[in-house]
Amino acid sequence: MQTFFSESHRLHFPQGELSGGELVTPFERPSRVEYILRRLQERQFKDVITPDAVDFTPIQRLHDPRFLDFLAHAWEEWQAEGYAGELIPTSFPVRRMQDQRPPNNIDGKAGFYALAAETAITAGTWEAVQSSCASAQAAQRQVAGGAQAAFALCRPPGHHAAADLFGGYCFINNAAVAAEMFCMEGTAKVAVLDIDFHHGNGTQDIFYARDDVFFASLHGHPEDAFPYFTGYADEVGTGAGADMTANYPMRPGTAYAEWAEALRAALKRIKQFGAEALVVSLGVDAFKADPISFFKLESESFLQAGAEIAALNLPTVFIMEGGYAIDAVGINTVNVLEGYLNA
Ligand code: Q9C
Ligand code: ZN
Repeated sequence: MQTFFSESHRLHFPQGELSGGELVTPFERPSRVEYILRRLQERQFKDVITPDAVDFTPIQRLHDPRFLDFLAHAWEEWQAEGYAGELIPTSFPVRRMQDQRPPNNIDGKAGFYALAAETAITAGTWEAVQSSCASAQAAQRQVAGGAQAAFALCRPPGHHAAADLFGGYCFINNAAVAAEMFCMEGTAKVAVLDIDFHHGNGTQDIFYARDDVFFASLHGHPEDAFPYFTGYADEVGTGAGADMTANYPMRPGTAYAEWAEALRAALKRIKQFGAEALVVSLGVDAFKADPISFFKLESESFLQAGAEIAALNLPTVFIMEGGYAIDAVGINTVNVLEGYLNA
């Protein structure tokens, strides 16, 4: 299996994440991918390929043009305003406030396009974001071209990003872009399976009314876990997309046995849907030692999960999402890929 990866991810490294009322070093930091790259080498995944430049065509089909313009110019506008720090949104259009009209002021615009306040934008963020999506696109092309599977080592991640929202460390929805590329090439039925600890609210939102992309997510229950306001089991899609979304919220302390039941239920739905291609939002923050999550998966669980996914026998694009237990993120991520390959 080939890995697609760009060094440009380093250009996105905010100094601060607003967490517990403090600005801390972000959990989503560049060293995460170093651990993953090292583990790939150790386990003989030798092919690491730098992707071609990003293709905006599928991105523009999913994301609001004004949102993309915001991302592209946010940093220069923030600096022009005279702010000394990183761009952190602080004002949001919440209940009974305008949520359709973006302000001109960059501080207002940032809040308008944000779903949370932990994700800072810096000088290099936009270039890193594009390079991350470029890896997802290259991996998708590899699989569309006949490979059984490919791994996009994306950073920053993408599954919280909706058509016009950034946050939860995400800006462009890499998994949704990969799925959309399959659709654009005529694949009639695509599935996105999200095994990141957090609900893939962005991916869900993008495909919520569509019948060509089935979305399933395993995650911490919204009563207990970020992003808090989506991911209930009764969110099942709408219109043509009715019953094309499947959510499996689980409670604090959930271990592999229960999590794997949800995984098998999700895989069964994907099979019944008749998916011809699979995109996996591969977060490994369901790990027991993850600092911001509360499931209890072991490193070995990820091998088993990879094998379960392989049983679908679908062309598969793995897209890196979260995973913040730094010293285990490489083992856990590569375990999914090895479990898949050795199944
Ligand atoms: N104090 C992904 O895993 N909340 N995003 C962090 C830490 C935001 C996770 C709370 C978590 C976002 C891609
Ligand atoms: Zn996550």
